[in-house]
Parts: sequence; C-alpha cells; structure tokens
Amino acid sequence: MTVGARISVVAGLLVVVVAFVVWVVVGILLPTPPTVDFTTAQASGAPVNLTVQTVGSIGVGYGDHPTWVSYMVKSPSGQWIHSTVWQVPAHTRINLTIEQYDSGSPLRNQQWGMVAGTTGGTATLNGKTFRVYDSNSGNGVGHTFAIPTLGINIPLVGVPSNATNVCSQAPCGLSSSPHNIITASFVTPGPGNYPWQCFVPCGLGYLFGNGGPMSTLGYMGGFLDVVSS
Ligand SMILES: [Cu+2]
Repeated sequence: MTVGARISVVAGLLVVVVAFVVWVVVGILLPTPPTVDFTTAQASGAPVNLTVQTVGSIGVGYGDHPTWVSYMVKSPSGQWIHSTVWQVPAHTRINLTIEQYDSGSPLRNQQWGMVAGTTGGTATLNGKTFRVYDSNSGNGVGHTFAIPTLGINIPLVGVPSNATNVCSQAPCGLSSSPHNIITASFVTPGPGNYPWQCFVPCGLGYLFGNGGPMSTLGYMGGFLDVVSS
C-alpha cells in the first residue's frame, strides 16, 4: 500500500469515528419529548380522541426557548403536555382536534392549503366542513399538520393578525384567547413510527423560517408511534 493510500484509509476511518462520536453526543444531548400514550384510555378498537394545540410562543416553564412556536398535546387524563410524540393503536380511527392559537399568512405553496388523507378528504374549521383553504384570503394559514408518509395534510387557519390577547403562554385557554378549532379524522395504518410535521416555515428569526422550532423535535414536528392494538 502506498503512503497516499494509507493516509486516505486513516482519514476515512477518522471521519467514521468522528461521525459516530457526533451522533452519540447529539443523541444524548438532544432531549427527546416524552411519549404520550393513547393506547389504553379507551376500549380496544374504539376511536382515539387526540386533542392538540398550536401556540405562537410556548412561554416560560418549558425549557430554554419560551418564544418558540410549538404544539402541545392533551393527555387522555386531560393534562396538557409539551410533547410531539404520540403513541396510538394501529388500524384505529383517530378523531383529531386542533386548537389553533397562532396567526397566519399566505402559504408559499398553495398545495398545503388542501386537506388530504383524512376521512372523506375533509376537515372542519369552527364546525364548517372544508376541503381547501385559500390562504391568500382571510387570516391565512398559521401551521399545517402533515404526516407525509400517510398522505395527510391539514391546513390550520390563523387567528386575525390584529387580534388582541393572543395566547403567548402554553397551555392556551379556549375562553381567554382567540383561536380556531380544526377537526379531522383518519385511520392509523399498521405499526410503525410515522414522522409528522408542520410545513409552514414558522421558525421566525431562523434561516428561511426552517430552523429553531421547525427543526427541533417537540415543537413543530414529532412522531406518530403506531403500535399493534
Ligand atoms: Cu408551524
């Protein structure tokens, strides 16, 4: 083996070792949100009621980023939890309710304004069924709830941009802050870990809006952890 070949082998091995160390350190340092269990609160085969909220800023008491936009989830016992990892049973109807407390804007991609992958291909906005929301009208869209591998997309219409007493501390209250209620249902597939995320670049103050809360587990994305029922 020539000296050059040896150097490249050693350099190659060094890259592998460094990559491994970075992977381990990042895995230890990055907090993983707690898994919220929705598999046992109801009878086997019964629909799961999954209620979440989207907040413009999570507020104090949730770690180092009080200004970050985030999702919250209501546990089966009715407690709001800062987590985006939800465990649900396979082949089960999920009745999703999203309390949306954030303002919106026109979408960069109008495709995200279309409801997809839900039962009937529809969702409801404050009780009214809709299939598509024109984000260039009204209050625009604040976030989307999307599970790309299941073809699910739900646009979350924003609250008026001139609204007062907008919620800035999670959990937000239906009686105290302006909000929209979006509902939709879908049926879970077989077991697997299905990533979900918001596709609206809502990480204000970060490059193209896609850093910070958009790229941190526990804020604008998480996992639907589907387990056999
Ligand atoms: Cu978002």
